[in-house]
Amino acid sequence: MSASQKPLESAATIRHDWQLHEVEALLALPFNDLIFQAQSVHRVYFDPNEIQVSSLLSIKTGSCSEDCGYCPQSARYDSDLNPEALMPVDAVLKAAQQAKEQGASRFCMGAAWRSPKDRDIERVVEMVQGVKALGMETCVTLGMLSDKQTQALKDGGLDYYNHNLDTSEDYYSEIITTRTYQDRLDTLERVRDAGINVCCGGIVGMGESATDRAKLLVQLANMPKHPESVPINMLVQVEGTPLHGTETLDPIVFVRTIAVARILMPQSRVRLSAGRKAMSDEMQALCFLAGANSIFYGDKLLTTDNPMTNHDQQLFERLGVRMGGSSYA
Ligand code: SAM
Ligand code: DTB
Ligand code: SF4
Repeated sequence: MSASQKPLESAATIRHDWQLHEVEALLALPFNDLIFQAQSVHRVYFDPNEIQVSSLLSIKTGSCSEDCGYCPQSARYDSDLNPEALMPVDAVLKAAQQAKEQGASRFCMGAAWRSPKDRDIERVVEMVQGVKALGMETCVTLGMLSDKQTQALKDGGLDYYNHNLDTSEDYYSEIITTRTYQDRLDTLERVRDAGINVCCGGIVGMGESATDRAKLLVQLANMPKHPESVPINMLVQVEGTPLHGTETLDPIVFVRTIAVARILMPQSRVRLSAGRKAMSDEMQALCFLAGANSIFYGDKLLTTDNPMTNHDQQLFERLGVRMGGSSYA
């Protein structure tokens, strides 16, 4: 039976045994069939008119030792960025309060580290506790973690840890050489084993092939438990980074990637992540139709611009979409 003929009642089954050819076939479906299938799956577990919003803050910026080819925060590239040391806790809480007032339900704190030092973790835990006390969910992304650091974050009450696979294992070495795919899988396993919710996705538009996108999705969907949040980032091309000037991805292919992520991981929040600033309102609406039900909200991502909050509010109003608070079905 072809993917387009599958009975809808079985389409939202939670599976962890996706084969590459099945995912490639989904990505290649006629667009209308793909969107119909994604929207049908979406409605099994989620309110289709509710979108979760997270705000991002860069709590430690730039001077990173890694060589991720997309990233303006690597010390190796000349990206016109002002490096900043780890922020004081009170400044972070002030930003979290503002994000809450604008409607964000989750506050994500990102640090440009390969991996944190133990003394950094102590301060990050204070940030997590302070943000939780404001009534928001917490997420941090700090690079690779040791067992001890993971446990300290869990004990501090952290809700989510973001650590992306970024791309397929095959394409990975074209993008990053300073740590391995396995390093990433190891950190993800630690986070999962510690009982912290996993936020894990990737970036498309980095010159990868359709098979690479399919392999990334297979890797995510065949984890023993699906990540609770799956950020799908469109590469933000930053001058000075090696990936600046990469041929841009067909927006329809981006929407297809979102739709297949939704079909493979029916209970996960699929986040329309970086790259929204360069997308039309209509393209974002298509992404929501394809099953994206989370965004980064707030005028800045980590170091690059995101759509203005009033623009997002207007878009939500035009689409009859509500900002939702609940994080996981
Ligand atoms: N340093 C930590 C790490 O790499 O895990 C945490 C911060 S890092 C900036 C978090 C994620 O942001 C990366 O894994 C990548 O997926 C995403 N990212 C960074 N630069 C990006 C860009 N220019 N466009 C799209 N996504 C980007
Ligand atoms: C994720 O998947 N995307 C966010 C968040 N997790 C940390 C980061 C996007 C960064 C885009 C480039 C920048 O603003 O520096
Ligand atoms: Fe450093 Fe993270 Fe940027 Fe890679 S993605 S250079 S690890 S901040």
